[in-house]
Amino acid sequence: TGGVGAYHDPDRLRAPLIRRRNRGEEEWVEVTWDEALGHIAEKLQKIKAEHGPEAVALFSHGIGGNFLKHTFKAFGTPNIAAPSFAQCRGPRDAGFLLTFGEDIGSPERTDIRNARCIVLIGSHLGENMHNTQVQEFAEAVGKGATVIVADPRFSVAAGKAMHYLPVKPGSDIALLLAWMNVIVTEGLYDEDFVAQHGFGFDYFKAEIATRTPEWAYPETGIPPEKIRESAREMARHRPATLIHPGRHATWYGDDTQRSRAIALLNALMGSWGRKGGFYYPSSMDVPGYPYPPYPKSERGKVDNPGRKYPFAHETITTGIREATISGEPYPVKGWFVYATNLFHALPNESETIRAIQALDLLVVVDVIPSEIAGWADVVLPEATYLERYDDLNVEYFRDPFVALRQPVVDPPHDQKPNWWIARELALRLGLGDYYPWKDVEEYLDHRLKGAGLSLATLKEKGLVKGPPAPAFFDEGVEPVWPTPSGKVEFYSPQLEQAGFDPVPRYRRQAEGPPGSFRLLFGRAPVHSFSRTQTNPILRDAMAENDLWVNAGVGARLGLATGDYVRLRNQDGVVSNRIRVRVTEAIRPECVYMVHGFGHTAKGLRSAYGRGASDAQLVTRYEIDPLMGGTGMNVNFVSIEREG
Ligand SMILES: Nc1nc2c(c(=O)[nH]1)N[C@H]1C(S)=C(S)[C@@H](COP(=O)(O)OP(=O)(O)OC[C@H]3O[C@@H](n4cnc5c(=O)[nH]c(N)nc54)[C@H](O)[C@@H]3O)O[C@H]1N2
Ligand SMILES: Nc1nc2c(c(=O)[nH]1)N[C@H]1C(S)=C(S)[C@@H](COP(=O)(O)OP(=O)(O)OC[C@H]3O[C@@H](n4cnc5c(=O)[nH]c(N)nc54)[C@H](O)[C@@H]3O)O[C@H]1N2
Ligand SMILES: [Mo]
Repeated sequence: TGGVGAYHDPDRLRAPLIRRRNRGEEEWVEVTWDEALGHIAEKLQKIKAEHGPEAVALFSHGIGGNFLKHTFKAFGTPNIAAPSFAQCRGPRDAGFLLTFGEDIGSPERTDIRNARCIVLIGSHLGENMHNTQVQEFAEAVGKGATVIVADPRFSVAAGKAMHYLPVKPGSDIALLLAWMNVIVTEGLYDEDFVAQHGFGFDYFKAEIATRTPEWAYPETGIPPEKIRESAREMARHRPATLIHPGRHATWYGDDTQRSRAIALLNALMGSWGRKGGFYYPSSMDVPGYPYPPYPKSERGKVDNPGRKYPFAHETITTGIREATISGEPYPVKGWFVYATNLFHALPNESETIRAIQALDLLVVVDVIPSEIAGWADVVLPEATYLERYDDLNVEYFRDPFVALRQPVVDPPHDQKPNWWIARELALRLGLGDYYPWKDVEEYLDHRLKGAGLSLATLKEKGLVKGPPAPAFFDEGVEPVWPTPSGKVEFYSPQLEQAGFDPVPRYRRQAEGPPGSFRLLFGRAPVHSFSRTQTNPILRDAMAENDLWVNAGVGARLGLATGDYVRLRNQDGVVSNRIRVRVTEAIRPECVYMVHGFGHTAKGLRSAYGRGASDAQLVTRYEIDPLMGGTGMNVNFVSIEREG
């Protein structure tokens, strides 16, 4: 439905644009593709000559960016980043890597459909519509799986739960430690798994000995009996107990440690490598296209100087932004932005603006005139996914597969697909050697032939599966733990050596100013981030977001459902107006809204000014010292009545 709406979206970008006056004023001249790409190539070469190729960064989200990544690697820059690391799943993957030596990956390796007990810590599946996960969640609930949900807000998933724990925001580590305390002291854990695979269990056990449910009660607001009952329920179903690792994990800046606590609770359940826990994914062997090697960068990446964040295993978007502002460790002068609206994705928009003002060139490839496009020097309109080929999808998943995305309609105006843009730009940069193929069909067919398939087959079938590979220990997967100790690290010498807690510890989150509420946010089923609010079909389903306000608070402030308010954050930023929803379904110290609304870009005519933007209110963020993720649930707002 969203795809059809995107095709018909009257607010779409139609032709390449070059900025006419000042950045951010959204005044454009329409140009030809040749003019736009010629202009970009000239500017990129100038930056390269003056500052080196590393002075250009590519921000790119999703598979559509593959060909542009290729072009920019050939250009010579290692500075390529997506918000899906430092603003999303980075801490989770770092926490699991530190514990099991393997990360969760995307798509997630969670065996939700076979789980007998599913524990969701803020993962609001059902509102978060990660497709396969939601389908599997429904299947598991249908088969009678127990659901346990910890969330300050009564989410859709909470409505399916046996135990709903309305945890105080930011106290999850306390809850996790208390759960583990119960499971260890009552001897409910998988002793064989721990004995065979665990490292440092005694140290861990001693660390959590005082973390009783009674200790956790004042921190979390969850009564000790409730913590005990839910812990015992988890243990009853092990190893088919999945404590879901979450995805958007950048909450409070202690997120890698929270994720490590989640990993350790799973280890106690013995759910790793077991049905109903975490499977071992596999992928189809589809060789890449044989390109010449990329030039090596002498200076290395700019985002994490001196490995300040020792456990960052991907590039940090906000690290590139910081380097762009400071010029350290070296200057960044060009940003090429593909399919990511950095104004809604990165915290603190004034820093994004400062970085942009330090650039010699900002290019944005988008399908609609988003906020980031509004600040660009050159805007390139892309064909939507129904109008183009993308690179082959050969992600690691349950069964190995290769999937093709192919055009079903032509672009309605002068929009072009990413592969064409990436190739044409490369040719103008003198990088023709990196594009030996003439068009994407030739590229796709060549790669598929390498796997004994062909483009013709994929065009017909869409997706081809390989033979299933063993996915669990009892199917023959060897338990190998690529951690330094070669074991599952209950105690982490790596963390200790780097000056961090070797076993997760709880620290209380700072409270907001009196009379303020912690700002929380999440997903709505029909919308994706900040990208679908102009989509005519999806807008019909949900045109603006609501502010969830606790019923007692509503009564105290004299607020009723349907009233409009504005939010003022701790730094004086005032939101657009937002409609109140007074409800029992949220704790009193926080308010909640769906992310992605409150657009300020003039070209987004049908979404402009509708609802409020959480991103605008996220002026503060708490950096995770382990991996550089930006915890964003650390902002507080007061509620001001309209009029
Ligand atoms: N429809 C739709 N689905 C999507 C997306 C989309 O844009 N649209 N985006 C996808 C992407 S990339 C991601 S990463 C996921 C994100 O989705 P998830 O990873 O599931 O969740 P979050 O956005 O982190 O968290 C939102 C939930 O956490 C709760 N929460 C807030 N603070 C706390 C706290 O301190 N403790 C606990 N226990 N809970 C808390 C909120 O009340 C809310 O229910 O969604 C994916 N699915
Ligand atoms: N405040 C706050 N910040 C967040 C989050 C939050 O909940 N609150 N969530 C975080 C998470 S989990 C993530 S994963 C990130 C997501 O961050 P982003 O991926 O940046 O998400 P969007 O804001 O939707 O920006 C995507 C942009 O790509 C454009 N686009 C859509 N389709 C196409 C296409 O086919 N081609 C091209 N070229 N462009 C296209 C859209 O119009 C939009 O401008 O944000 C993170 N930041
Ligand atoms: Mo995400």
